[in-house]
Amino acid sequence: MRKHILTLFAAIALSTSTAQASPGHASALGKPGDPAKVDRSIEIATSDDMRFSPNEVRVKRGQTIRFRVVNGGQMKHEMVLGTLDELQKHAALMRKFPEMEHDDPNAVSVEPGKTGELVWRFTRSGNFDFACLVPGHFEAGMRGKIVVRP
Ligand SMILES: [Cu+2]
Repeated sequence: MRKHILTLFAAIALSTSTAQASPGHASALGKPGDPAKVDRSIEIATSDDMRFSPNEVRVKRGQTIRFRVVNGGQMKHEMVLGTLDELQKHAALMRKFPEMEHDDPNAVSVEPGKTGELVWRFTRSGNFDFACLVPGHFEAGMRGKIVVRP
């Protein structure tokens, strides 16, 4: 089903030589969660009006969250966790390589009418972001906020 699988982290890492230390990297907001140790599930709906619902999520530092991404639209959508800076760079990359599929632990792509899951552990407090990086969707405002309380 996937034409191209390209690890976005790798692509971003290549474009920023110090990706590991970069504050823009997704590691700034945590790491992939253990699906067997989920503290809370949060359902996020995606729609073809380029919105997430809810578009703001509040979690506590240290929590592992299972995001259930329900795509009620007619087109593919994604949920990609990151910082705004990282998501903007990533969106620019998607404009260059529109066929690129996401196979990263901080992202899930969901076909129309399907539900996808993303398990993430939030290890730092602060304000983070998520977005749909299907070409054009981020630019149309398909993004949301994650507030991680200490
Ligand atoms: Cu979308």
